[in-house]
Amino acid sequence: MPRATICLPTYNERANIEPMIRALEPLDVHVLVIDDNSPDGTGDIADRLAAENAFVSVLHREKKEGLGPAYVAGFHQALADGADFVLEMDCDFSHDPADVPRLIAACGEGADLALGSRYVPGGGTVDWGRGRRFVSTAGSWYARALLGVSVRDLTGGFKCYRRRVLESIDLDAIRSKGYAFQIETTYRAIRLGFSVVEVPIVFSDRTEGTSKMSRAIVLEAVTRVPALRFAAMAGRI
Ligand SMILES: Nc1nc2c(ncn2[C@@H]2O[C@H](COP(=O)(O)OP(=O)(O)O)[C@@H](O)[C@H]2O)c(=O)[nH]1
Ligand SMILES: [Mg+2]
Repeated sequence: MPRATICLPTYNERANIEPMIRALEPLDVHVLVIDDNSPDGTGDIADRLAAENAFVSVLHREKKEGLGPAYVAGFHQALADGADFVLEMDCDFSHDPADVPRLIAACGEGADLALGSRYVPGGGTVDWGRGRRFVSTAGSWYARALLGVSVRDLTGGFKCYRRRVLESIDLDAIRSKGYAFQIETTYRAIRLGFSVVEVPIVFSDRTEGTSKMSRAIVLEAVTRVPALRFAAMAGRI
């Protein structure tokens, strides 16, 4: 049986972590929580859950450095543990745990990278204000145009990689931390010739805890996209 590991980054998700682990329990996956020393004690709850459940493990990091470095550390760990499929997922229920099997199935059927996509038929967002919808759709449009790729949802963080994709990407060269990390990983996979498919998902706003999105994260994406394009033109990625 192919083995799937869900990398679940957490920063102050004490209200969400246990319900999320419970929701993932029936799916026959391994869950790797990557906690950046959350001040609200999420890491302690994760430790308890790992002690109680063999399918859960925890990677503790010293400080919050953004989603990108947390995922890179998680990817290395998942590969070392022998995962065939490695997933990214938020811990705030914006990504529906029930969609996990569809993402894994897309890779099982031959895709190298399956993206949960809000911007293909059947996908969408609920509970989002106009401001956030605009930032997200404009961001995907901007990245798509500058990078010259056909992917509709470049900034989403619900993804499933076949092992060989993460083995091929130079993970330690990735500097992006926020949405840019999602754009960069998908772009690098495309540049390496891997096949990418979009699986429709509906993204709903979190009900517990608070978003860590910031102006800096949006700005990083705006500047990283042309930098990625130049790196590709120079043959560096
Ligand atoms: N380990 C770690 N997790 C993070 C960090 N920033 C955000 N997260 C987690 O990444 C997921 C998505 O973050 P969120 O704040 O909901 O971003 P949004 O959905 O774009 O508003 C959640 O599970 C967060 O707890 C970080 O710096 N380190
Ligand atoms: Mg969120």
